[in-house]
Amino acid sequence: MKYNTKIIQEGEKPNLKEGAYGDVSIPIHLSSTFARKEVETPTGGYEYSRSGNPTRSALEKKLAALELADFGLAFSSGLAATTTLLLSLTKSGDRVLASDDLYGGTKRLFNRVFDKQYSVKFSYVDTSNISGLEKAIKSDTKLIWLETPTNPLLKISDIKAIAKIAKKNNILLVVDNTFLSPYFQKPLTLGADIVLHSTTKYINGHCDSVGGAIMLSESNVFEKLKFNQNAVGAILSPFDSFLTIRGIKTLALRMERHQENALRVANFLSTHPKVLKVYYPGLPTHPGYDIAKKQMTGFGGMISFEIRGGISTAKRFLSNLKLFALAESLGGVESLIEHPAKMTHASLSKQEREAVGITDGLIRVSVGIEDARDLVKDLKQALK
Ligand code: P1T
Repeated sequence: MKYNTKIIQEGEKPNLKEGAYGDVSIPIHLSSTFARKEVETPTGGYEYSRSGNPTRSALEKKLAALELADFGLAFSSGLAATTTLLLSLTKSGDRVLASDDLYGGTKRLFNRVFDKQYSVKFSYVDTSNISGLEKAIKSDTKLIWLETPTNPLLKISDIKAIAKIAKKNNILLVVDNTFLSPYFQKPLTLGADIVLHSTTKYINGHCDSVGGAIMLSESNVFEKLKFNQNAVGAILSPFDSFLTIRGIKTLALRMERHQENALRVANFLSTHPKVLKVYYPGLPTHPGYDIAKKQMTGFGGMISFEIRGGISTAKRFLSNLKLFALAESLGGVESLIEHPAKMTHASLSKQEREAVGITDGLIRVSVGIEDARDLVKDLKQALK
C-alpha cells in the first residue's frame, strides 16, 4: 500500500463483524473503564483508558504508519512525550547531547527540570557541524537529541551521518520531527532510533488540540516507553485522539500547500529592503540546503527572518498585520507569526538566545494554506 493510502486507512478498518456498526470513521470512545466477563480476560484487550483506549489505539497505529515505524504512542502534549521519553531512557548522571537551537520549552524542561531537579546533564552543540558534535560526545552520553530543522532558526543537521556516529558510540538518536511532519522527513529511514512530535502542530494541523507522539521500531525501547506512558499517565484524551486522526487524513494535501506558500513568502521576504536575512531551508542560499534536499522530500512551511531596525520595528510590524495571527505555535492551516525572543523562547536568557542567534529582530512565520497572494500582500503592507 502506498504512503498516502496507508496514513488514511491505517487504524480505521471498518468493523463488519456481527454486532458491530461498520464505522468508517473511528468513534470517540469516551469510556474511562471497560467491563469484562471474567477477572483475567479484558474485553477486546482494554481495561482502563489510561492504559489503553480504542480511539487512542487507532491514532497510535496511524502515527506509526506516518513515520514507517512499528510502534506509535500518543501523549497529552509534545512536552509530555519528551518527559516520558527522558524518564524512560535516562537517569541521574546520564548526559543528553542536544542541538543548541531548540524550542524554548524543551530547553526549559531539560535545564530547569531534568538537570536542576534530577541531575540529568545536557550539552548543547551546533548539530549541523558533524565534527563539533562528534567531539562533544562523552562517556556518559546516552542520547543525542536533534531538531532538524531547528526551532526557530531552521538549522539542518545530517540525520544519516549523526545516526552512524550514534550507533558507533552506542547512543540512541532522537529526532524531534515537528517542524517538517513525517510527510516531508522520515528520520527512522535515515537511521534515527526514535522520532518525537508535538502533534499540536502539522500532524493535527488545525490549532485545536495539544498533543505529542513518539514513533519507533525497536521493541525493547518501545516496551520501556509503553510502560511509562501508563505509569506516568500523560496520555492523549479520546477526543484529542479523534481530532488528531481527523487532521492526519489531510496531512499530504496540507503539507504540499504549506510548502508552496512558504516558498512564495520566502522569495518575497528575500528581496524586501526591510528584511536583513531569511531563514528557510528551501532557499539555495540556506547553509543546510544541500543536506535538506538529500534528506527531506519538501522544505516545509516554517520561515524565520530578521527585520531591519530591531525590536521596535519588529513590534510595530507584528501589530500591523491583518491576516497573520500574532500567536505562538505553528503548523495549523491558518498563518501564524510570532517574536521568538519575547514569546516562544522567552524562557531562555537574553545571553542564551543571542549565543544561538535568536536576536530581538527575529520573527518566525508559520505559513498557512490560505491564498499566498493574500499572505504576501499582508506582509507587504505591514513592512511598509
Ligand atoms: O507544545 P507542545 O505540544 O508541548 O510541544 C512542544 C514542542 C516540541 N518540539 C517542538 C519542535 C516544538 O516546536 C514544540 C512546541 N512549540 C511551540 C509551541 C512553538 O510555538 O514553537
